[in-house]
Amino acid sequence: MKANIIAMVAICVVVISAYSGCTKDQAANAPGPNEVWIKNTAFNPSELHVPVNTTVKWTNMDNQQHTVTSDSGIWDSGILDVNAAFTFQFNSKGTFPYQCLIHNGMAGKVIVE
Ligand SMILES: [Cu+2]
Repeated sequence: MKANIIAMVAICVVVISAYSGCTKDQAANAPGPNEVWIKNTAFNPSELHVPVNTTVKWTNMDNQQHTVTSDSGIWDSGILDVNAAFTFQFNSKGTFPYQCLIHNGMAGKVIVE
């Protein structure tokens, strides 16, 4: 009887820790549908598709500063410090390329449909 209780408690602990571990990993590994993560000197995803009137959020999850700057000057985040975020609402359809002004070749685009 005592052994059964110990076994049940052990199983519960394993199940609970596996479950919370899973949830935590999901939260930490993927940006949301209207989000871009800046990590490893790259925009992730580098191409984001959103419906019109969506507010997109970029978060600097890297260990250095970046910018999120529209190629055609529609928006410019300015310098984004580590852990800083920037948002912009896209009110018209189209393809909106952007880049980081600090790192040559670091680029992405938002496609508003
Ligand atoms: Cu950068």
